[in-house]
Amino acid sequence: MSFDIPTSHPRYHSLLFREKIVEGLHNHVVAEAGLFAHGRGESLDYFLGEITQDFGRRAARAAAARLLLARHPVISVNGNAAALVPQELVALAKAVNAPLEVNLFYRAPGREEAIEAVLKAAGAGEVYGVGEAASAEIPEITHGRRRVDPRGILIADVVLVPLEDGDRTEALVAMGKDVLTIDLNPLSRTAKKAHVTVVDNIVRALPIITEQALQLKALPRAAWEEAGGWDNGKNLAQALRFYSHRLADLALEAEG
Ligand code: PTJ
Repeated sequence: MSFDIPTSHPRYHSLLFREKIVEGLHNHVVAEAGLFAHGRGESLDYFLGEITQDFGRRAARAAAARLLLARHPVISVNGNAAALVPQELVALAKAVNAPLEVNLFYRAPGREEAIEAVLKAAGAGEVYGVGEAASAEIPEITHGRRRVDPRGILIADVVLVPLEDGDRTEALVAMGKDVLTIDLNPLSRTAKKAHVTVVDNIVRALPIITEQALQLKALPRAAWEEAGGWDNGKNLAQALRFYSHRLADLALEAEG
C-alpha cells in the first residue's frame, strides 16, 4: 500500500478502501474509470450513513435466496469488486456454489489475468471469463463488452453483477436472466433494471449475502422460495425515501 493510514484516522475504513482501488489501478485490476465509480460510491455511502440499512439487508436476503435456488448461478467480477472484496467474493461463491466470472466493461490486455490472479490469491478455484474462455457473446451490446464465458454467464439463470453498467444489465435481463446487483445508486439504470438491487456498499453487502445464504441453507427450500419473493421497485422507493429523509434530517442538524 502506497500510503500508511493511521488506524486512529476517523475515516480509516474509507481511506483503506480508496487505497485498495488505487493499488488495483497500479496492478491493472482497476480501470481508470473505476476511480470515478468509486468516488460516486463513496459520496452515496456518506448519505447512507455508511451502514447497511434495512432495505439493503432485506435485498441481500432475497439475493442470497435466488442464488441458492438457481440451477446455474454466476457471480460476475469487475475490477472494482476484485480490488475491494476478493476474499468476500470467494466466500460467497463457495457458499452458493457459483463460479466467479471476470466480466469487464473496459477490456484491456492483462486486466482479466490480473483479476484472476487476485481472486486465486484469495482462494478461488477456476475463474471463468479469462482470455479465450470468454468466447461467447451476449446480444445487443457492442463488441468486447459482450464477450462472456459459455460455461458461465451465457448459460446462467441467475447472475450477480455488482457495480454494473446499465447496458449490460439490460442485455442480461433481455436474455431472460434473473439479475441481482449491488449498487449504492438507486437511480442508476442497473439499479432500476435489475430484479434485486442491494442498495449498499459492496464491502458490507457481500458478507451479508453470504451470511444470509448460510442461514438459509439450514432451512427448507420453501424458506428460500419465500425469501426470494421480491418487489424491487418498492425497495428502491424505500432507499430513495431514506436518502431524502436523511438529508432533510442532516439539514435540520446543520441549522442547529
Ligand atoms: O472493471 P470494469 O472495466 O468492468 O469497470 C468497472 C466500472 C465500475 C468502472 C464500470 O462498470 C462502470 O463504469 O460502472 P458505472 O456505470 O460507473 O456503475 C458503477 C455503479 O456502482 C455506480 O452506480 C456507483 O455509484 C456504484 N458504486 C461504486 N462504488 C460502489 C458502488 N456500489 C456499491 N458499492 C461500492 N463500493
